[in-house]
Amino acid sequence: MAYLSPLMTIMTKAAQKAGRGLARDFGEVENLQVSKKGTSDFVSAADLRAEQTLHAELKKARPDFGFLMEETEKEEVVDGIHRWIIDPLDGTTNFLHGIPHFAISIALEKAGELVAGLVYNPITDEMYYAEKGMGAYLNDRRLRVSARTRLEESIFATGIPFKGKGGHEPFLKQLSAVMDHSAGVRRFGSAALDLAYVAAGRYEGYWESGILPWDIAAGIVIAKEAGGFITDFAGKADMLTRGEVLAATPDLSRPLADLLRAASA
Ligand code: LIP
Repeated sequence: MAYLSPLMTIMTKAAQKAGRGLARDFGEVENLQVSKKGTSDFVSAADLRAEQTLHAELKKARPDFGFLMEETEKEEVVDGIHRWIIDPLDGTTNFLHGIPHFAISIALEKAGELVAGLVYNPITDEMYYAEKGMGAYLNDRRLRVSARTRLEESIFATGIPFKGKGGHEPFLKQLSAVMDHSAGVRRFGSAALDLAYVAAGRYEGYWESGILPWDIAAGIVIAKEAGGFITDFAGKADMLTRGEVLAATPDLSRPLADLLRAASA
């Protein structure tokens, strides 16, 4: 691991502790796959356990910080300045199906600004983290977004809306536009890791709507610190309130935004 600030030390320790529990539970899910009883309740319990671990660890280290967390949903306000934004298990559907692509996502907001982010996949032991102004890292390695500049050489990730989620028709138009102009589109199933992968230069961009703050808050800091441009679909910085995110390399942010806008026109 590269140099860790006191804040990042707290965040990584909490993520590793919760990650050990998730990894153990994931092993169990893999066994349950073949049983007819279903795994949903077990996964919900695993999710909640991870959230409780993160809450306990972070609270112990920084008693004055508030919380916004996926499972409990309710906001816990303490000093009114700092707020942890947490998804204990981003990629729940993957976890449920025994697919080892999911992550713990922890962001820290200070006076309304995202200042630190950590995304941890406990199965691959990949820890992505960043603090504002200090660069982004994957374990020991400094991250930079991809240097590709041409849409036709680039691949993009997205999230596909499913049953019960609106926006199927507009999404199909967006997908068709990006398919027509790029080297391919991927759907891996974890928004936090999608943003971390943009930071790592694995794909050139990622877009999704209908997304919640805890899915993207940490990844936004990491992708930004790796040199990415992160906006909502209108090119503004209202990703968390609008529930939409477009992350890309500086050269490809505008072309991707234009494609999505044209598809929605
Ligand atoms: C999920 C995301 C996924 C997205 C889903 C969902 P969850 O988060 O990360 O990529 O497409 O809409 O929000 O529910 O696994 O925490």
